[in-house]
Amino acid sequence: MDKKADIALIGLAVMGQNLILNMNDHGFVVCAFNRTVEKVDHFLANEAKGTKIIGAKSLEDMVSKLKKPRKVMMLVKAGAAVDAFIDKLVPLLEAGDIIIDGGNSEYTDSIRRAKSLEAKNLLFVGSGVSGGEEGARYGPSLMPGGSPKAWPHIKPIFQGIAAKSDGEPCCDWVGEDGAGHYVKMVHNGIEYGDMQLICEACHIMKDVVGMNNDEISQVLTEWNKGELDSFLIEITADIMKFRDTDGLHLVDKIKDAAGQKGTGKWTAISALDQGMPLTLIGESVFARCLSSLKDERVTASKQLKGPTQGVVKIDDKKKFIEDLRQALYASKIISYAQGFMLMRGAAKAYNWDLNYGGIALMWRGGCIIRSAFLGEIKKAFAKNPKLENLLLDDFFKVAIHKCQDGWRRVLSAVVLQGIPTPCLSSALAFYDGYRSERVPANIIQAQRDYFGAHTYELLSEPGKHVHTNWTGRGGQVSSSSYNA
Ligand code: NBP
Repeated sequence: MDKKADIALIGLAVMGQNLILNMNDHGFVVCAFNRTVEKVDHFLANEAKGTKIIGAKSLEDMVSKLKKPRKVMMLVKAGAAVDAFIDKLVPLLEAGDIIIDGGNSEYTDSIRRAKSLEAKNLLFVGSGVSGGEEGARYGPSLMPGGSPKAWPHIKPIFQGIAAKSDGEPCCDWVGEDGAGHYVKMVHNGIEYGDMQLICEACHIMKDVVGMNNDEISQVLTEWNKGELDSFLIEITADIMKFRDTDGLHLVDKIKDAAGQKGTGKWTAISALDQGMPLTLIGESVFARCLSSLKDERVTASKQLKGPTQGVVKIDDKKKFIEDLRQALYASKIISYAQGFMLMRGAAKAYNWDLNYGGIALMWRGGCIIRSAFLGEIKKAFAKNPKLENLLLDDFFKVAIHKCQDGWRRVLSAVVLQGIPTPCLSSALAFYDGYRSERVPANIIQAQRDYFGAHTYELLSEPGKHVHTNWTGRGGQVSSSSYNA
C-alpha cells in the first residue's frame, strides 16, 4: 500500500464503522483499526468492500500508514478504553500529531487528556458526535474542542462529513480542552428536557383532553409544521400511531420506566457545580428517576388519592390544544435559555471562548435535538454575540409574551386534574423567578443569620454584611460587620 491515509479510526463498532464509511464517501482515505484485530479484516471484507478504506494489523502498522501530522480518531467505549489507547499511541506519535476522541467522554477527562497530551507536544481533540448510527453514516453533528492548533488539520474532514443545514456544516470549533465534550453533554441534557416536555404534552392530551393515540399523533404532526418543527416531535408522532402486529398501539405496551446513560445527570451536576438554575433539565432527569420507581408507584397509586377524575372540563378543545402548543414552545425556550446560561457559566469557569451562535448551528442538523427553533437561536447570537440571556433577545421575548397566557391556563388545568408536569411547570416557575425584581431570598438570608449568624447585606448599604441578635430585645441590627 503506497498511498497514505488521511486519518486513522480506532473502534469498529456501530459509530466507528459508519463514520469511516462517511469519511470514505467524502473522498478521505481512512485506516481502520480495532482492539480485536479480526474485526478489521471482517470490516474490510464486508461493509468496506470496494471502498478506498485500508486496515491495520497493529497500532504501529496503523501509525506508519498515516500522512503527517497524523490524525488518529477513537470511537471506543468512553472511560478506561480511551486512556488505554492514548497510552499506547503516545510513544508511536511525533510532536504535532493529533489524537481525537469522538466517544461520549466526560468533559473533565477531556480537560485532563488535553493538558497531558499538550505537555508531550501532541494535540488532543475531544469531539461530541451526535446523531447515532444514521448520523455517523450520513452526516452527524460534530462538536470538536481541545488543542486549537489541531482544528485547521481536521477541519476539512470534520466539516466535510458533518450534516449540513442550509448548506452550512453542523460542525465548528467549540473551544479549548474539554469544551467540545461539555457542549455535547449540554446537548444531551437539552435532549432529556425536550423528550420529557413532549411526554408531558402527550400525557395532557390523553388524560386532560381525553384524546386517543391517533389523535395525539395528528396534533404532533400539525405542530411539526410550525414553530415546534423538530426531529423529536416528528418521531413521537410516528411512535404514537405505530401499531403492533395485533393492531394495538405498541407504545401502550411499553413499561413506563425510563432508562438513562448519565449525560443528563452530568449536565445537572455541572449546573449545581456552576450554581446555574438549570431547572428544566434537572427535572427531566428526576422525572426519569421517578418513572423507574415503578413498583413503588404501583403501591402508592392504590393508596394516595388525587383529584376526582374529570374535574377539568375542556369546552373548547381546539383552543386548549393551542394553549398546550404555546406551553410547550415557551417551556422549550426556557430550557434552551437555561442551557446557554450553563454554557456561559462553564465558559467563565474553564476560560473557554465559546461561540454560542456556532453551537446553535452545530445542533441545527444531524443530531437528536435538531429543530427549526435552533435557527432562531443562531440568529439571536448573530445579532448580539454577547447576548446575556436568550430570553432578552427580541424574538424570544415576543414569543414568550405571546405564549404565557396559554401556558398558565394549561398548567392551572393540569394542577387541578392532578397530572404531573415537572418540566412544563418548572419552566414557568423559572420564568416568573427570572423576571422578578424581588424574590423572597431576603427571608432566607434572615433565617440563615438567625440560626447560624451567617450575616446578611442590607439593600441600603450594599457590600456591608451585618449580623442581628434575632432573639434579643427589639432585634436590632448589630453594629458589628462580618466578612461574608
Ligand atoms: P461501544 O461504545 O460499544 O464501544 C465499542 C468499541 O470499544 C469497540 O471497538 C471495542 O473493541 C472497544 N473497546 C471496549 Br468495548 N473496551 C475496550 C477497552 N478496554 N480497550 C480498548 N477498546 C475497547 O461503541 P459505539 O456504540 O460505536 O460507540 C463508540 C463511542 O461513541 C462511545 O463512546 C459511545 O458512547 C459514543 N457514541 C455512541 C452513539 C451511539 O448511538 N451508539 C452516539 C454518539 C456517541 P472490541 O471490538 O475489541 O470489543
